[in-house]
Formats: sequence, C-alpha cells, structure tokens
Amino acid sequence: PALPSFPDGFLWGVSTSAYQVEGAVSEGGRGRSTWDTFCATPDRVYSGHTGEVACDHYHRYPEDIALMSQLGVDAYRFSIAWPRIQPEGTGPANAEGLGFYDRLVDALCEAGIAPAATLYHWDTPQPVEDAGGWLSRDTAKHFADYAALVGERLADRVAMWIPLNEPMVTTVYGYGIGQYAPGQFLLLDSVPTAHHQNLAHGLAVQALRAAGARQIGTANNHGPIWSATDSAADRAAADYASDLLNWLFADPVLAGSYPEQLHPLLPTGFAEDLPTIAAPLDLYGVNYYEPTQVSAPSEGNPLPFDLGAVEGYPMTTNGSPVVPDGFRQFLLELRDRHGSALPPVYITENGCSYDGVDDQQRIEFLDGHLRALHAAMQQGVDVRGYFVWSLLDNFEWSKGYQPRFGLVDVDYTTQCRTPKSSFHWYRALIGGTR
Ligand code: GCO
Repeated sequence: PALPSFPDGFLWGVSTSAYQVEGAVSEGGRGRSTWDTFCATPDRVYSGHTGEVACDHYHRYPEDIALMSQLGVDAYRFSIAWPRIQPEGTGPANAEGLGFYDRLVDALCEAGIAPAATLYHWDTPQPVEDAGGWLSRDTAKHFADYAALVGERLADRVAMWIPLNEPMVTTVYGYGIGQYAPGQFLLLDSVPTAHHQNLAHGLAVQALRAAGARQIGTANNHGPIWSATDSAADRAAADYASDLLNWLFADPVLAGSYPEQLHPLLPTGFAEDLPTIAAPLDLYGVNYYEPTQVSAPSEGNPLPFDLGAVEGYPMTTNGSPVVPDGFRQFLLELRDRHGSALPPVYITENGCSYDGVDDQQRIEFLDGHLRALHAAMQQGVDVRGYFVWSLLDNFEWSKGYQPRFGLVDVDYTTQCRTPKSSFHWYRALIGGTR
C-alpha cells in the first residue's frame, strides 16, 4: 500500500559529511585532521582506503546540487571541515576554506535547497588532537571559536545548524574502542570526551546565537537498547548501555543532567557546565540506524554489559539488522523521557548499505522506516523532517568505500554519478507529498 501522507511543510532532505565526500584534502589551505592520520595508519581502514579523493564533492558540488534539484529535496545536510576553516585548529579563519562553504551555501540557496550545516563530523584538526583532543576541556573552547568564525560568515543563509554530529560515536568508537579516529582504547575512561563534546555543543550554541544563527539543534545517534532476556542482570546491563549510548548525550542537552550511574566517570566539576550545555534548542536531530541488544557482562569483560547480535531480521550489506519498529520505539522512549523539554525532532540521518543500482532493498528499508516514523508521529512525537543518509555512496569510515549508502551510485574510478532506483522512488515520494 501507498505510504501514509506526511504533514504539509514536512522537510525532506539528504545528508553527507565533509570527510566522507569532499576529497581535496590538500587543497584550499586545508590542514590535516585525525581522519587523515587514521587512514594513513596501517590496518585501521579497510584495504587502505582514505578520504583523499572520496566523491570529489569539493570540486563537483555544482553537479551534486543539480542532482539534488532533480531529486526535489527541500534541504541538504552537509558538514563543514574544521581543518578547512582553521588549518591548525586555532587562530584566524582561512579565507579559502570559508570561501568554499560560502559558495556551496550560495549555490544551494540559488537552487532553492535549504542548507543544513553540521560543524563537526569527526574530522578534528590534528594539532587539536595532539594537544589532547576531546580528552581536553580546552578543545571545547577552541570549538566555540571555530563556531563563531563560521557563524559570522554563514548565519544569514544557513537554515539549520548542528554543532556536533553523534558525539557518542566519537567517544565510544574513537576513544573507547579505537575503531575510529583517533583510535584510542580507553573503554569507560573515554567518558570525559563525552562531557567535553557536550560542553563544546553548549558553547557553540552560544557562539552561533551571538552570530545571529537561527534554528540550532544537535544530531545524536540513537536506538533502543534491548535486554537479551527479562532477567534482572540483563535488564540492568541494558539500562547501563542505554545510559552510555543514548542518555549520556541527550539528557545533558535536553534536561541539564547526566544519568546518575555515570557520574563517577565524568570530570570533576561537571555539574557547573550543565546550564551551558542545556541552553534551549530549536530542534533535536535523531540519527537512527538499528537497535542494540545487550546482556549481563561475561567474566573478564571490563564493561558492565556484553553486546549481542540482534537476530531474526534481514541484514544490510554492512551487517546492520533492519528493524523499522526500533525507530518508532526509540522516538516514543525519547518523548516519554523528555516530554515538553523535547523540541521539534528532525531525523537527521536514516539509511542503509546495499549494493547495486537497482536497489529494491533500500526502497524497502526506507519505506519501512518512514511507516515507523509516521506511526511515531501518530502517537504524538513532533517530527518535522527527514534526511536520508546519504545522497551519494561515500567513504564509510573504517569500512572504506565498500558499503554503499547512496541514493546515487558513485563510480570511484570515473567519478560518474548514477541515480539508483531508490533515488527515483524518493523523488516520487517527495513530489507526491508536496
Ligand atoms: C553517522 C555517520 C555517517 C555514517 C552513517 C552510516 O553520522 O553515523 O554520520 O557518517 O556514514 O551512519 O554508517
């Protein structure tokens, strides 16, 4: 059956991020980032892939905007590379870097596509990392200076601001288990990086407001955490994992508090920062991919939970279970937990990896997730827009170019773009709801 209809004015978009699509890592005065370093380190990234060229979006953005016009999206969510704006991570703005995003934003506005800018999608300037990265409180202050530089230049045209993308991933994958840059293995000692990112968010919100920015939010990676069984031990483990993966990032921003069982892991004096972190937002971004299943920790596990596989669902080529109802479940959980403190929600990412240009499975995935989203809205969650991850196949972090998340296929030898079946499907969907 046809998809249920979404409200008038519901915003339809697509997302990308700088390191995953731009390439041109040595152009325009860009400094090095932690991802350049990580990719240059043997055995970190699948088959030695790097973001050096990626989709060459830095040069081909006019062609990519033409694709978005054809697709009919209302908004494009991209990220700004901090090392293009401040090659050393501190100091004055690099005019060429600001100039690139200025042209990108102008071209979007001309095409009638609202620019939605993320300020940080994991590409920390290497000198900032060398000085401690997110383990250092100073990084939050540097980040606010960077936000001010970008805000002053672009606040008049950017329609939606996301200071940090998925700080959970940086904390857990970057500093906790070392799967992503900067590749540290600190386990729960990574939690201070969560607080420093949350503080960076709060300080950046202040800087953006001072620069006249409208519509400021955040984008957190979320999903329900399922307990493997009903036993008290498994449920306690799931509760802990949900605090670590979901609420460590949502609660301080929305309620000015941290889950109590995580207090011992936070930097001393964290409570004084909470009012800054909890400044009111205009929107709250949810990135949803999949649920997580956990059980009580097995012997020798230094973490208070074991991660298990979610079984009995179809899988994407990336090994993610396809669970649309997890999307609805999480949105209701978020609404129930935060009530009227929750601003309007935007789905800032949702998508899947499948191979091939006739990607019927992606259509099924998106169709299922939009039905689940609609159901959550019927049940009272105020959702105002939805961004597919991603416009283009792109550099999928430590998995390199192997997973393909795009509505548009990219041939990495020729840079030829080919809209997939899902592109035509999304276009018809958007056209039909306008
Ligand atoms: C994310 C990531 C994206 C990934 C996507 C698919 O914000 O989680 O933003 O960079 O490519 O999630 O795994």
